[in-house]
Amino acid sequence: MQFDPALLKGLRGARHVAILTGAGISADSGIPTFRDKLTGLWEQYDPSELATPAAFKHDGALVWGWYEWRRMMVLRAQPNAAHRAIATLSELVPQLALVTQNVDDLHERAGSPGVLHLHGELARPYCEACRNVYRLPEGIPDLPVGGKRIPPPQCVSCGGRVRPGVVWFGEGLPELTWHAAVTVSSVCDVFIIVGTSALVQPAASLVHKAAAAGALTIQVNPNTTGLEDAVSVSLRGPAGQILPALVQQAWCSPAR
Ligand code: BJW
Ligand code: ZN
Repeated sequence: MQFDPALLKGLRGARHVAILTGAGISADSGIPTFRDKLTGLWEQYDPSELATPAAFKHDGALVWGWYEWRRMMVLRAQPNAAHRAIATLSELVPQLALVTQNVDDLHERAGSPGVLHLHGELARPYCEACRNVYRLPEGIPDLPVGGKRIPPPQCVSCGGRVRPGVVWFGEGLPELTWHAAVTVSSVCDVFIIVGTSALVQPAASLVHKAAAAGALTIQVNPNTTGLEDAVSVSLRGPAGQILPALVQQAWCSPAR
């Protein structure tokens, strides 16, 4: 795989890189995406029954058990070459901001510092009454595909119901994290959007903010997303192949 020399030159000159990742970056680690045909979670599970505040109110055990199954999958998975390429890049550029929609911790486990999680984290459930973070038991749960009904635990401080630490449809994003993501997107020279369908707002608006501020915008995805006209360059292929090659050619090879 050989990239356009003009693209490599643009990348090499960047002082501030911002990256937005989505479920596709963890696909090569065996974590299912949401909307891919056949393999996406929403092909098999109804988001309105599992990923909304109303669903948790209606059937907390169903929702908690499903998220425990998802957490189990993440605990068993390993970061892939794309997560590692981003962690490497953070040591090669003056400033790198990593924003993710993912609720897994594969970026952190690959070595990326300061990850901005727009949609929360599976590993940080919290009390719906007092918002204290709940300490999950050590170890990897052993659950069947899709999970099973498990009553949500109780908060040790107030006895309230503990909920998954993720952002559901209709909920606001964590405010400080969102503001930080907007800032880095507005000041970067290069914005790379990886493995997201860019269908979910407001996360998908970040690439438009970066483009409006004059950044070079690059999409990495094996499929089309509808962003093709909005970004400077679309690189078609799996993140685990494209990102290591891009980092290698732009930042680890002598300039030509
Ligand atoms: C690969 C690959 C490989 C495959 N390599 N790539 C404006 C207009 C319309 C609607 C709204 C709007 N503003 C807000 C809304 C409502 C809603 C929304 O956006 N709905 C749209 C679906 C229409 N947004 C919200 O509700 C948000 N909150 C909000 O806006 O608050 C203000 C508000 C308050 C009250 C009312 C209204 C607004 C919150 C959104 C929370 C999203 N939550 C989820 C679930 C999190 C918990 C969990 O994990 O269960 O977050 S939904 C799900 O989608 C998850 C993801 O983070 C998110 C994005 O998905 P992503 O990452 O893009 O995955 P996919 O599967 O869609 O795409 C994968 C991509 O990877 C594909 O393109 C593949 O091709 C690619 N790929 N293999 C590279 N190897
Ligand atoms: Zn509590």
